[in-house]
Amino acid sequence: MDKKLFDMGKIDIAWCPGCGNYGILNILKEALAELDIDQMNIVFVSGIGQAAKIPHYLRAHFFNGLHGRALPPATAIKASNPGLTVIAESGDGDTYGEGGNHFIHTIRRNPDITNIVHNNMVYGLTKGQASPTSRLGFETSIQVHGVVSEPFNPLAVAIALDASFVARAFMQDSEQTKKVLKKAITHRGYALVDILHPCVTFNKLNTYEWFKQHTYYLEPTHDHLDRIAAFRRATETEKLPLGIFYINPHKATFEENVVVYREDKRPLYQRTVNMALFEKLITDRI
Ligand SMILES: Cc1ncc(C[n+]2csc(CCOP(=O)(O)OP(=O)(O)O)c2C)c(N)n1
Ligand code: SF4
Ligand SMILES: [Mg+2]
Repeated sequence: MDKKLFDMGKIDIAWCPGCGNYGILNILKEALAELDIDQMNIVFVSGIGQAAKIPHYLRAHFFNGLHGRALPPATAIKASNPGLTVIAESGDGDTYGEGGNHFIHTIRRNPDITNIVHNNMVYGLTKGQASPTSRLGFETSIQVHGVVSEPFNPLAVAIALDASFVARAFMQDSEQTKKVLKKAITHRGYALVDILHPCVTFNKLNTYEWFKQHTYYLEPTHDHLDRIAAFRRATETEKLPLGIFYINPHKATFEENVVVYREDKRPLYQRTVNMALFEKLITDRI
C-alpha cells in the first residue's frame, strides 16, 4: 500500500521547522502502509499538545479527546468494535502527567491498542515547562532553578505493571523506529512505544545530538520475555536503551475479558437491541 494514501494534501502544519514530530509522522505513515491496514479500520485517539495534533495530519479516523484523556476513549472504541486498529497517540505530558492515572489503569486492563508517546521531555505546546520526563536540573521559564523532581520512568512503570508490550525508540533512527512500531501495532494487547524526539524550540538540552549521545540499542541477546531483565534495563538512566524491552504474549485482552463478548463475538454496532428484554429490565427497576 502506498504511504501517500495517508497524506492530507495541502494543509497547514503547526509544528516548528525541524521538530521531531515530522519524523514520527512520516515513520508512522510508512509503518501503516507496510502493514497494509485499511484506513477505514484505523482510529487514532489523542489528547492535547503538539504531539496530540498528529491525527490531524494523517488521513484516517480520529477522536481528539481532552488533555490526558486519550486512553479511556481508545479503550472504549476498541471494546465496542474489536475489529478496529486503535492507536492512542500523544505527548509525554499528556500521557504520563495529566493522563498518568489512565496510563496506569489502561496497562492493568490490557486493551488491544497501541500507545505511541512522543517523548520530547517538555511541554511543547504551552511553551516549554517541565514535563514528567524532564531531566533533573532542566531549566525552564517556570523551573528557573532547574527541575528538582526525579523524572518519571514510563518503561519501568509499564514493566512493573506487566504491560504486554514495552518499547522505546528514537525517531532519528527511522528504520529501527518503524520496525518497533510495526511490531507494536500488530501485537495483541496493550503496546507502549515511547519515542524520543527533540523539541527544537523549547528544549535546548535534549537535542538530536544529545539523544544520539545518550541512547544505545539493547543487544540482540536481550530476552524480551524476561520481565526482571527488562525492568533492570528500563532503570538505566545515564544512557537510555532502545528497542523492545518486554513482551508478555500470554495476557488476555480487555475485550476478551468483557462479558458482552462471551456469548456473542459481534461488535456492538452489529447487534440489535432486544426491546422486550430492555423493557423488562426497566419495568423490574420501577
Ligand atoms: C486540563 C488542562 N490542563 C492544562 C492544559 C494546558 N496544556 C495543553 S498541552 C499541555 C502539555 C502538553 O505536553 P506534551 O503532552 O508533552 O505535548 P507536546 O506539546 O510536548 O507534544 C498542557 C499543560 C490543558 N489544555 N488542559
Ligand atoms: S514547540 Fe517543540 S514540540 Fe512543538 S512544534 Fe515546536 S519544536 Fe515541535
Ligand atoms: Mg512533550
